[in-house]
Amino acid sequence: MTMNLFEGIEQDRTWREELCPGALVLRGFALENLAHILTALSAITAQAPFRQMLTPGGFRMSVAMTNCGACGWLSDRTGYRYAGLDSETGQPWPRMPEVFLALAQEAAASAGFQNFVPDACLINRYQPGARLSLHQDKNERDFDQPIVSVSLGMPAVFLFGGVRREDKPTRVPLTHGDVAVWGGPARLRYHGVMPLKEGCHPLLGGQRINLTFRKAA
Ligand code: MD3
Ligand code: FE
Repeated sequence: MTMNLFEGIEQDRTWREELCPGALVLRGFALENLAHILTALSAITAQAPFRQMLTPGGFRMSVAMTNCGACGWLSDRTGYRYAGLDSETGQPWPRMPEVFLALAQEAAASAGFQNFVPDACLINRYQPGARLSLHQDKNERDFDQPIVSVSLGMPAVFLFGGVRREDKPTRVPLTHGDVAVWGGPARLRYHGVMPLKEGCHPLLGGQRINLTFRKAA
């Protein structure tokens, strides 16, 4: 007779990796609710289409962006900021879907942040060659609040640096369904994303989508 040790037990398809104190990757954490997340994402991008913003220095970003939630992150010749209105349409950003909020709060709680109430969700779209150079996230008011990041579609190499720009970054692969939580001592670390490679993800095609949840205001 063979025994099934998993009988009656829900298999856990997620696992945790701590990159440093305050930085946790929850592998596969977004897979459970994926269909709902992708449906909500389509509704958002229909209302607030992806656009490649200008940097203050006048360069067009290779990553295309949009937002949902009360505050949206914007870049143009005047600088980086959060704003309640989409500068392309003049309309408020689409509401943050309940399924997004729940995912961000569950991930934050799982990393030890119990009262995370994000008001901003920046949605980044990487097509082949798109990259994000090393930077800090400093446009938010309260650095005691964590950031939750959800990776979907094509895998990417995430660059995880130190608190100084010169600190040599480590390379961390982020794949479909991974959720990362950054807070406390990791909150102001430099980070970036290597140029996206060509490829084809079965659900999302040749692109990578990243959702970043923050408390901006
Ligand atoms: C590590 N986005 O939008 S999110 C960004 O994959 C951004 O699109 C990346 O960096 C992306 O600003 C990475 C992961 C992330 C966010 C904030 C961090 C990692 C972080 C803050 C400190 C350390
Ligand atoms: Fe960032």
